[in-house]
Amino acid sequence: SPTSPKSPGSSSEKCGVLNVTKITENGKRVRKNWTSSWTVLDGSTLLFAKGQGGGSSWFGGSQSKPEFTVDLKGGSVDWAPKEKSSKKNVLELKIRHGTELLLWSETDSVVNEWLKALQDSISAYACE
Ligand code: I3S
Repeated sequence: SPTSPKSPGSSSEKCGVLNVTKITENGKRVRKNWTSSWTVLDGSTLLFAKGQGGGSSWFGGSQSKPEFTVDLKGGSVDWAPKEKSSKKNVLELKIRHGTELLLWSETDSVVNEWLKALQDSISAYACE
């Protein structure tokens, strides 16, 4: 569809620092590796950029690229169930191909804003 469901400056454009870890890839559990990432939401695309000091194991050993991009279309996001993390205010993001990520910030309001922005993006692009 050529229509753009969101106008510039809408809540599906957002950026900031989040702690992120993959927990499932291709339906299989992977080891947690919490990493601070510069995170950019642009439409239905969510990009994580490795910050300074990011280790070689960022997003799993073989991932050598400085960025990791996911497409939110068809995904879902909500508060992570308690058994997924001992931290408070953790979001669980499920995307295509059986990939699940956890997103977390120490700051409650930051996580709340990301939940809203991610939900808005997912619902805006639901029918494409
Ligand atoms: O779900 P888990 O395995 O208890 O997650 C914790 C571990 O990944 C831990 O790493 P090591 O197992 O390498 O020590 C992390 O340091 C913790 O942050 C993880 O738990 P939380 O509850 O913080 O997501």
